[in-house]
Amino acid sequence: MSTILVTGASGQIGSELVRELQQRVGISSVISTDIKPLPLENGTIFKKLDVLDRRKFEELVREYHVEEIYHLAAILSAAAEKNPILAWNINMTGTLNVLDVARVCGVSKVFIPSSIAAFGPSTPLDHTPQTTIQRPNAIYGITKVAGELLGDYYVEKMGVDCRGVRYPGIISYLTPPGGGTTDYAIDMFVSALRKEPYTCYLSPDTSLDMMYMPDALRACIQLMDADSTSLLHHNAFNVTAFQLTPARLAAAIQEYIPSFVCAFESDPVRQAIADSWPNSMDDQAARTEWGWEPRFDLDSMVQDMLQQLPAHLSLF
Ligand code: AKB
Repeated sequence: MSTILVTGASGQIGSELVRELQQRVGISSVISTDIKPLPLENGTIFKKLDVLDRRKFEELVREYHVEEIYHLAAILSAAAEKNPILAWNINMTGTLNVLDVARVCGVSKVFIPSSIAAFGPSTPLDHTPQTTIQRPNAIYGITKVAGELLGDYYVEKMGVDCRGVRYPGIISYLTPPGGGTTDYAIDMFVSALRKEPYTCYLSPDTSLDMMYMPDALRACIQLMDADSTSLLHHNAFNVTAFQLTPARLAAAIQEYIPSFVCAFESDPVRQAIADSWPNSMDDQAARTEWGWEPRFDLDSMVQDMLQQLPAHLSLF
């Protein structure tokens, strides 16, 4: 069985990916790392690791004979605008450390996610193609484009099998997201279930691609399992499940919780970021090359969130 190391294991995606990987390869074969401790359950192996600490990173990879790395540690879009230098360091130097440690240690596969943030205002925002103009104007997106190119560079020039998808906003109920522009979707569920009104920081008609966590995990694992000979791309596959606006989500929640009240008051920073991201991505390359297909649409996601989130509400 291969040993897998996950960075950012305490975060929104990392914490759920760790559970999924543990089920696949066994608890003792997954090394969770983060600067923030993970609630330790069922023998989970946790190591405190700052992705900027290359020496410690390399020591861990050698000590555990790591064969795959899933690199989830990142500063998200809204948080990155507040501290661009930190975002550059974590998102760029962290990614470079992952790729280069993978190279020197002979790690067989690396997953590094990109994001819809890798696009910008001059990108065609409807049916955004796999290959198109990428000139993002927020620091998170700038690091994501550079990370995509760095991943390709390590594939082509260094022989590291690095793979990745461009994640849309991810909706989930186990671990709160932190510092993203798409976080409003989760905040809305939390307020509705707490019977509190919610004021959304994006305008009601702001369209963004979104995905439910089970699909986000499947996308990652399916791409990592794909036969490399079927891959024309390696990094930065567009993947999406449905398009959401704050108004559409509020209405979908109100079908189940009619008393839910949602107001709208745009925050200029997050609104500008959201306006520069695609309304809807074309994910045909992922569908053709490795069989990507989402299972959750807006309605099934809303139903499942409203069933699952109440048990975890105290964490939000
Ligand atoms: C964010 O909003 O920053 C993230 C993302 C789309 O990458 N959820």
